Amino acid sequence: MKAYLVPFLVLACATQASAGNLVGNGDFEAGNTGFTSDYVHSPASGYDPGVYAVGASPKAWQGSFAAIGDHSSGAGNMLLVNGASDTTKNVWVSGEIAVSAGQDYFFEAFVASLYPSSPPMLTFLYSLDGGTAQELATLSNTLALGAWEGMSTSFNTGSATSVQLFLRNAQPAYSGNDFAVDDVYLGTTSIVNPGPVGGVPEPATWAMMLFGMGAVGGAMRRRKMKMPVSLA
Ligand SMILES: [Ca+2]
Ligand SMILES: [Ca+2]
Repeated sequence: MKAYLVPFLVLACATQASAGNLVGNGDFEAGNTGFTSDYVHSPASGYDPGVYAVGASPKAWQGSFAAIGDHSSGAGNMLLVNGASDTTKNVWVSGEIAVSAGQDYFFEAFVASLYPSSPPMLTFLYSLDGGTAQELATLSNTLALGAWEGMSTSFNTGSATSVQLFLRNAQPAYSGNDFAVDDVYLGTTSIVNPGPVGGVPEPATWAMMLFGMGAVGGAMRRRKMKMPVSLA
């Protein structure tokens, strides 16, 4: 099955640019704006746990962090975080985002560990129409140092017409626990696991497309089943 899935995903990547991101400044290119945080903004130094900055160089912020470029372009900004032991703190909170009722949305982000020990465990939460924040999933404590990894969650809006998004860090370690976040995303198609959106495939690709859709759909259903969503 994987032999068919891989060429399908390559094909689908060509159309992902049309996916719209509802998160303002999700790529952090506009700097420290468009979001709030319970962490302390510390643009000059990333030495202490519980601080964050928006910048292009983790190593310039804290000399022992991995020297990597951002996820968006390799040369842009990212959210730099020195993880706190208090796992209830919000690392990143969006504003209120207008959404369509009865619609499935993907809430995604790309994350990279910046220190060899205690990589982050990002928790994705959302609240509908100003309600209590609900956890979608806590993802990965096995990130490789300095490598961007896409993390994907999804939810249905039900009757709601606005959503607020939250990222927390379930990794409580005092040492290590340093990471970068980029391309925080909300949209109706996934950018982490892109599927077919728009465009008309060539007839020769139909068999592969149909097979790929089934495989991707199955993977998405399995992933959703592991992420219980309780609607208020
Ligand atoms: Ca970026
Ligand atoms: Ca740290």
